[in-house]
Amino acid sequence: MSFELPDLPYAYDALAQNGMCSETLEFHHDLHHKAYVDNGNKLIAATEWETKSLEDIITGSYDAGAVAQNGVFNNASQHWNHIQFWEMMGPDGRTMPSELENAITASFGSVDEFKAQFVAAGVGQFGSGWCWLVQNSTGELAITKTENGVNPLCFGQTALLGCDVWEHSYYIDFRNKRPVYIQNFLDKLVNWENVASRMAG
Ligand code: MN3
Repeated sequence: MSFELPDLPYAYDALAQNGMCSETLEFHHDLHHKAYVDNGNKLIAATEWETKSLEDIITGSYDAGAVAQNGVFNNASQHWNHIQFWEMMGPDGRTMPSELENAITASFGSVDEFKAQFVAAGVGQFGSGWCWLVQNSTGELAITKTENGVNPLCFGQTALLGCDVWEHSYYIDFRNKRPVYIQNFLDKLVNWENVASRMAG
């Protein structure tokens, strides 16, 4: 199945007052995400992957020992990651639904402690990658970090929240201050209703 670049689910300037300006979204969506779509389509054309779903391409091409050279995996996973990332943010939905707040409090002690651990995971990811709030197959929540385009699908986990910690995601708004970017993401950009909708009951 060929990849298609979805529109952002909000206007380019919708997040500007909350710390992600339209220039960031124009570069990140129109250039970076589009490049994963275009490169991925070139790589899967006329191969075994061409008829597979995006999720099947990601899990089927993932090779933990050889991520850096795996073009099909890297472009497919980054395409999927960015679709989720756009949906996980928004100008609305910033009040955390109680079922999510209860689950986070049960797992991490408090929302503030969850945020502190999430920021630490993103800061601790050396080089490009992502940090995540995931739900594993037994329903427990956990915070993880992954290199490059690797995502929770590779480990059979559900991605509830993902934060892009590649420099292209924050350099225009926050320069080199990755910790400030991630804290601001949690405090002002996340659509918690979207995050809650991803949880299995
Ligand atoms: Mn990115």
